[in-house]
Amino acid sequence: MPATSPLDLFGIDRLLTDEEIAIRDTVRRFCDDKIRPHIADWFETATIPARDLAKELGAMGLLGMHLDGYGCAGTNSTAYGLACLELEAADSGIRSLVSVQGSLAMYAIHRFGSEEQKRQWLPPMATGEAIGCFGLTEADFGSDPGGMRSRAVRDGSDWVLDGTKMWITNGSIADVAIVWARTDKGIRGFVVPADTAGFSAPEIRQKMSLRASVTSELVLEGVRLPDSAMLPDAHGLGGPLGCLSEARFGIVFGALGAARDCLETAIVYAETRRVFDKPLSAYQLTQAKLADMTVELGKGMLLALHLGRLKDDGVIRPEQVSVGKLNNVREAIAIARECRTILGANGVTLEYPVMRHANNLESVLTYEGTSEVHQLVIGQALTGQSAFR
Ligand code: TGC
Ligand code: FAD
Repeated sequence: MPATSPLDLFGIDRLLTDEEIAIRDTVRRFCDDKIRPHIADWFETATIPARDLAKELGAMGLLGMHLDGYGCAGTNSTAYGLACLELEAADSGIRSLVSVQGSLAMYAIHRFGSEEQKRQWLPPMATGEAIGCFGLTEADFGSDPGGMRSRAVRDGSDWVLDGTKMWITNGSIADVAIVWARTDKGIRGFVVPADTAGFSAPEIRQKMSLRASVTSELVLEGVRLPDSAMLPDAHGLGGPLGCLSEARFGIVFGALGAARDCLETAIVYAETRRVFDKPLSAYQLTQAKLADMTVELGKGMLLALHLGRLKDDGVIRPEQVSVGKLNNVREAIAIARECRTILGANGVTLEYPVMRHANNLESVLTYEGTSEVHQLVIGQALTGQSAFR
């Protein structure tokens, strides 16, 4: 840690409650103890003890932490965002595990599910005994999920699902998948236990990003489900898109964690690295880089906190989440790349976290709506014209 952490300059703690600070600091300590010592190995070998980690994260109350009841912690959204920031300061893959579990799979059941679905799935998901995934994207329909080909067809009182989902976080380790499929009455969501006949989830290998995270295909071949498997209160694309707003909110904070970790690493490195007979940190060019990155990090943090307060007051709009996701992920990846220049050749190794974060942020830039999608959401809000098609 540098003597002055970049965010100290902004007096951020004055904007937080004691409870929010306590949650943030607890998650930071957990990451220091349980994640940081292992993360480079997990990233290099593309293995992660996700089941054990899920139980530890569940024991800390971090899974579905901003949801009420059913064993969930019921914190405010700002505290959830701060937890995402600390988790992603360790690795985006760990934050993804928590985002997908809490903001996508659990949120979908909590917001749109029947009482029976909530009672069956939310308590074990909150403890990490059960892992969930969220299947929206298909190989040919990522930014445009409304074009999906997966289908659910009525057969007597059952539903039969066929289709393939792609790039699904936690897919191969999931006990339950929330699968979105086209029906004769529009897009609907289904709660699919992973042991249902016809369901499989082969893992996608050879990723250069999010290597400490499981990413999978979901294959549904004649998956037969009772009527009670359908999420009763999600009608149309607004259902899954509502879940995305939740997860995007966590990323607004999370991406800043990756950026902060890069910046703190670069500051310490620059203080100890001597070039041309002086510490690298003593050169104006280095200080200009560090100052500019700190300003962007702090601006992003103030934006995230403002959005957190809007969300906690129940007035946040999807396009405001897009502003946060677009800015904070774009700035985070720029900071990661700039920090990498400060570390020189050392920056390309896993001995330092910087290139790992930079590579992870390539996925973060793409998932949960690409930068271009969020520019178009904001453009539509400004002009009233949709330029997606
Ligand atoms: P469009 O006609 O605009 O909207 C359809 C209906 O949805 C409503 N809506 C939203 N509701 C809640 N939250 C939002 N963010 C919403 N955006 C739209 C809208 O009001 C409408 O409702 P209604 O009642 O009128 O039917 O839909 P479109 O087909 O034109 O698409 C719009 C677009 C392009 C913005 C959308 O499809 C989109 O967001 N595309 C990006 C897809 C995406 O982000 N996928 C992410 C998959 S999950 C993931 O990546 C997990 S990564 C792992 C991790 O999180 O860590
Ligand atoms: P495309 O939609 O093909 O986009 C390609 C390029 O075209 C992008 O630059 C895009 O911005 C641009 N583009 C698209 N439309 C327009 C337009 N109208 N105008 C201009 N430019 C445009 N999905 C899930 O459902 N669940 C998950 O758990 C999940 N986890 C993921 C984990 C990882 C590691 C990754 C990488 C992805 C994950 N995804 C998940 C999928 C992710 O949401 C999609 O990759 C993302 O929505 C983009 O879709 P695409 O990859 O098909 O890109």
